Amino acid sequence: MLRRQSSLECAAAGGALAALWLYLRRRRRDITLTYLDAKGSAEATRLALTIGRVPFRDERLSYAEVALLRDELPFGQVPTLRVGDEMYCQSAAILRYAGRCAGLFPSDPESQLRCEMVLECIAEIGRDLLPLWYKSVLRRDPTTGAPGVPLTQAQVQKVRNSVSTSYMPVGFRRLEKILGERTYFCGERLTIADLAFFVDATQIMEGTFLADTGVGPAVLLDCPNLRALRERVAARDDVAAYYRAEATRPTQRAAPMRRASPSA
Ligand SMILES: N[C@@H](CCC(=O)N[C@@H](CS)C(=O)NCC(=O)O)C(=O)O
Repeated sequence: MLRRQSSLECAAAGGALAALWLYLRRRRRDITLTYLDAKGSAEATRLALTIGRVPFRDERLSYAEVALLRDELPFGQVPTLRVGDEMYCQSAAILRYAGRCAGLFPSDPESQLRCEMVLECIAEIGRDLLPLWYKSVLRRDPTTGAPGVPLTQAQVQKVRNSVSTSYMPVGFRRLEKILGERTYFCGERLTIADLAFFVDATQIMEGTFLADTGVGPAVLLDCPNLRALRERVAARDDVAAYYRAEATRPTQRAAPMRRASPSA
């Protein structure tokens, strides 16, 4: 009896310490997320930080400003995350970091594995769209920012057909199986995997996901559980509050971060 009580006290003390650690972690950091004034590769991070009440500066740049800054960005592109004096890049790493700071990344190794598996599936589905977005075999040229090796009109059309009739619907049908009947991808608690899916799926349903790629709601037609997940996330108070605030946010940012000279 005594032993059971002391182990309960230990668990409570452990929980309190974990909550304190998370609280201090959220308070301590001076965070700036820099991206285009678009959802793209930063919206799930913005959502995670906001839901987790992690204070951050939401800095939004134009394409022209990114081009001017290219040489100052760790890998030549946005999003970047400045934490204190250090600047980091790569949206996938940034989202995971935001998830950890916000308490939206699982703590046990198997759930972490599951969360990252789902994130990678979503990323893979998204990557298949890049040749359509850039109309090029390669992503942007790392120095000039111009599209890499251009596709012809006929090739663009072929890719468009393959992506919208096979790659995306099949990918989402597989993701539907992975979700199964769960409330969220990792069980009963929201994680960044749900946010990443929610952001892409919402734009797909609205027909605004990488506009011009021709991808629409049809790619989610056979996925009732995924569509229900999207609606469940949208209906959360914290997500709804984020979008109410977004609707009133001025579109142009205030002072952009340090800029290179236009001739750089
Ligand atoms: N692998 C990178 C890709 C970043 C990327 O493609 N960034 C684009 C916006 S989504 C960009 O910075 N475009 C402007 C440019 O290159 O000038 C990541 O996931 O962060």
